[in-house]
Amino acid sequence: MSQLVEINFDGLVGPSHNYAGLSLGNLAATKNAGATSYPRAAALQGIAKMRRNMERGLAQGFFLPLPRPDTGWLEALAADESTDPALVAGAWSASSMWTANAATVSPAPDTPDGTCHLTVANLVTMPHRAHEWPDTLAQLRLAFADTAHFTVHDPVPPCFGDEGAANHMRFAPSHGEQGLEVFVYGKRGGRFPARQHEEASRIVARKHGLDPAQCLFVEQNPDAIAAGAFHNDVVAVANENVLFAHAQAFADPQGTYDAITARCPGVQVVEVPADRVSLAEAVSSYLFNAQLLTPPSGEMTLVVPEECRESAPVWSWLQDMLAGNGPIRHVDVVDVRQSMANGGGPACLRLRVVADPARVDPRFMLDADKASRLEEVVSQYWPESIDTADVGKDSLAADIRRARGKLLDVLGITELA
Ligand code: SUG
Repeated sequence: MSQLVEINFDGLVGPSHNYAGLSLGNLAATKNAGATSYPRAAALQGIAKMRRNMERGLAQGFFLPLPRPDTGWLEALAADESTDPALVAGAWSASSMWTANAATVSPAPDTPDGTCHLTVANLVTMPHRAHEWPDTLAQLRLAFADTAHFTVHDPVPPCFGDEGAANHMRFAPSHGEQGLEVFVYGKRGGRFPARQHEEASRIVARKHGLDPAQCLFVEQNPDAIAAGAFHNDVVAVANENVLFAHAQAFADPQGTYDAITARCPGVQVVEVPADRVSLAEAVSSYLFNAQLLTPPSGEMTLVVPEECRESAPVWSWLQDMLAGNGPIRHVDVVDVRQSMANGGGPACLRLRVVADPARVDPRFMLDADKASRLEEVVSQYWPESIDTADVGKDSLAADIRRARGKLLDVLGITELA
């Protein structure tokens, strides 16, 4: 018997983590361009978040940083420091840490062949992210190699932008039951790029063989994209029968809620009104880039970044929410400041896969002992800090490669060397 549970696969922050300001429309990343980064602290913050979720009794997995710098990509572009420093920074980016952008996942109960389908995201809108997918795909094929339980797909062709689970929500009475999959796309032509194209969402749904009656395609509010919500998961998060969303997340909010509740009658919508938390405050605090989790106790918990506690309107709204009798019963605060400074909150750092943990390659599953081993290798080999002026330097590149190599040795994942 398969035991289907939600497994969060967090991206371990890579040793090349830096602030190069590569993501137009991502206000935090743009604001912090040129700041000194702290890769070691960043990775330890991420591991601490994973530990907390395991302590709650939840299944936890992780993905490895990709090989950086990606010199093959730079060669293909015929670029170097003297011709295009932004491309060099792109070759060094640790952006694969945001695994919500690794793939779109349709769990087995939603698919006709009863396997969990994953389509690796092409991430074509941002050059520094567009070269992630081949190495991400190699990792997905390894972690989910058991073809009796998983089907891993190639990316959507590059004519349409696909950003993976960051623009996808799933509703179900419980994770292991058949669900409604909601794909949220942006319309092109606004101030900032709309990264998820409707065509890409529809291709993914078809490739996964989803029942059209169990899918919705919803437009993101163009105002949200213009306010810096470059992914829908910056303004909305779903878990089982709950949608937690900003009032301005969707182009047609009421139509979206009605369509969801018509197909999935138990769904409760927790909407945050704009006069309590503005779009700007939602984007700067990352209130919605939270992990909404169902621990074994059944009491739904919202894991928010520290920045939410520092925002008076956000914190006061959360207190009022807890004082009421809504479905979200706990709020927990985590420090992921290093990732946040590049526009990646608790939800960006994880890919949700509903599956039986016993079917996943155990090398990608985490427990407390392995977390300690990760902490050791990070503490010993991850650079303490990176000044953006050093991005591109050979000696730093050697340190970064050595750090990843040590990690692979510790985990015994030689296939990705
Ligand atoms: O794609 N930041 C990422 C953040 C991704 C957040 N993911 C989700 N919302 N799911 C991005 O914009 C910044 C890198 C830099 O500028 O150096 C960056 O890529």
